[in-house]
Amino acid sequence: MPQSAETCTDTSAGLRHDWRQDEVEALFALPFTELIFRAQRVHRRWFDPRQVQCCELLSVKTGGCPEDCGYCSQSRFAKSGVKASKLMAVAGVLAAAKRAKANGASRYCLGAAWRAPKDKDLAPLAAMIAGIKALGMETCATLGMLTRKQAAALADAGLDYYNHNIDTSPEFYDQIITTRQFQERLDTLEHVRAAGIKVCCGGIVGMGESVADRAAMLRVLANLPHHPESVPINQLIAIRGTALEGQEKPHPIDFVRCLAVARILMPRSAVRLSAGRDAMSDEMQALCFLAGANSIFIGSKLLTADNPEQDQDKMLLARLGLEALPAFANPLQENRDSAP
Ligand code: SAM
Ligand code: DTB
Ligand code: SF4
Repeated sequence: MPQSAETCTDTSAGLRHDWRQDEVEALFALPFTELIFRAQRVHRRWFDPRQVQCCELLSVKTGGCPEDCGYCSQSRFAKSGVKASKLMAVAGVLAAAKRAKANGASRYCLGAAWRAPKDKDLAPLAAMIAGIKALGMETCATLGMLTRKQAAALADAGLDYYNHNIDTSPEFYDQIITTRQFQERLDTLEHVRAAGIKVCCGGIVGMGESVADRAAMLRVLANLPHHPESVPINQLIAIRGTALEGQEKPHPIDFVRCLAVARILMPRSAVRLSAGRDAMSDEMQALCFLAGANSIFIGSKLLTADNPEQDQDKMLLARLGLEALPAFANPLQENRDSAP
């Protein structure tokens, strides 16, 4: 029998890794104002609610990807018009990172349309990572699947975060991607964690999944041995030419619920209001922050899709009285560093 929401949401004792599906679904079923109130309570316990962490993305290797992810413009199976390009040169990446820093980004994330990097790619990537760190920014990369050895090499290069999303629930996964298994995502996450790199892992909302799938995706994340330090929640950008091009957007309230549940399940993680902001009103984004989102991508491009213009974001944050912080304190990280 599903447990009542009254008895299942007390996270005050700390981090849980044993969430049951019915407990998470009960959170989704709460009255919206009650859910937001609980998420706010958790958020304020661990974070300064005025602070927003800002990352900027750069696609360092675009298009031509052999995977068939139904949402992605960079898959070979998509007819999106995105052209395949080679890995960018280090100097171009560093020049772009410098501009991102000047615009207020504290973390720079390198994205590549690979199933997995080749070992020969690791040396230029290491040079990019070292150069970005020398600018005083945190580094993140999202390059597809990694072996244990590749993860260790990226850790040696100084990589702070690795983004690798589970994207959706284990049950819905093969409706979206058939060229790799859900378990392979978990294996890479394990290699990243074992190498000592911080984990950025989340998924996409609005691909035709059920509320139970959304709950299952967040449950899997929360029940990992360590919560990801960063949890990106993307709203599907239904890109023309992809398998999901005709997909309707979720109702804004249903999307905001996902952020609130992520905040409650993973109290000390940065929850990122990720792709899809360009199609969201200021009011919807304000609700997302109220639900506990405290990280965004800035810059007018994500990987291939548009993101709000920098000036628009600056105005939104100012209107809401939020601060884009260069030095963002992540309590999950502090806690892990100080653990015996
Ligand atoms: N190739 C690597 C991989 O798949 O792990 C890294 C890049 S991939 C584009 C990073 C993530 O972006 C995906 O896992 C997905 O969650 C998100 N994403 C990609 N296309 C998207 C879209 N159209 N709308 C929302 N999120 C998207
Ligand atoms: C994540 O969760 N979202 C970002 C980042 N991690 C790599 C990517 C969003 C991509 C949006 C579609 C595009 O730009 O092509
Ligand atoms: Fe390739 Fe990543 Fe796009 Fe999937 S999401 S097609 S792995 S670039």
